[in-house]
Amino acid sequence: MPAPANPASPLTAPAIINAFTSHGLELPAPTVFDTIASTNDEALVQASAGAPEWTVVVADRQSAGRGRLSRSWETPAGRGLLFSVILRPNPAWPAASLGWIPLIAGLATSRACGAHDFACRLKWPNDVVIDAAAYDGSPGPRKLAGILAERRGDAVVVGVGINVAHAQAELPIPAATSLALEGSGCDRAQLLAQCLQVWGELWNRFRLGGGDADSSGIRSEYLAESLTIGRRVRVDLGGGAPLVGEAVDIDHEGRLVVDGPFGLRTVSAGDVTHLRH
Ligand code: BT5
Repeated sequence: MPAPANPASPLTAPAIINAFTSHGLELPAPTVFDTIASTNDEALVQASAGAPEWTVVVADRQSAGRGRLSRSWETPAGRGLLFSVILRPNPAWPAASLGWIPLIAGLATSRACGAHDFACRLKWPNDVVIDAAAYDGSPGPRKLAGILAERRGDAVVVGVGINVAHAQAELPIPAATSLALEGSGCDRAQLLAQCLQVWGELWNRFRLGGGDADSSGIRSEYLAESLTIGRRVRVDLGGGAPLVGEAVDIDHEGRLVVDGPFGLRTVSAGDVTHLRH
């Protein structure tokens, strides 16, 4: 049975433009869909056609929402905040800066969601999670939002999916949560504007720092909000034996550094599980 619409949290172009205005955001007009296959796919097309930086594509529902590595992102209509942003990093920036683009999006999403009164943390690379063990003693982090960054020429499209109004039964995995389940009601258009405001501030600092996560101060801020660093982790690399060790750092390229019997290993992509011991 399809989920009902969410009139308490309209995700229409007028509601979004009002929210942009109330947050002082001067952005290109967003493209807003009731249903689309994937906001990332649409933003990639718009990026190829020359759409400017901070063009935003928003949908109430995706019929083929994508995660990393061909996985899916599932959200019933009216429940999530699903959007993609076109960024145009300076081609003169060092290659290392590209790795930080999705991490910056995660930091911004975490801070915007965290403004709704509970502690969000970051699980490398860029899952926004609730630290369940610290929050209510239940095991494992609960995933609130996911991020998918994809390059198209000089542009990077960053897609963000945030669980806003889902009941537990509407989430595809038990280790997921929503703002509503954590006790926070929220208007999706306002949350979108909050995300873009925080993200824009971080992006400006990154830009002024020449795309350097260290000199912009972003790396140290990300590390402080990381739930992964200092933990024993298993990293599945998509083939072969997983790495098991302690997550000790995120380097200047945004890669995870794991310390184990193998010495220090640097991982640029993989799935992390936080281990208890
Ligand atoms: C992600 O991938 O977490 C990136 C998700 C990005 C989604 C946004 S929505 C707007 C934009 N347009 C798109 O098409 N995509 C982006 P990954 O780390 O691979 O996690 C995917 C896994 O998360 C799935 O295999 C499920 O296990 C789980 N999952 C799927 N839907 C979820 C949800 N709503 N909440 C929590 N977990 C979910």
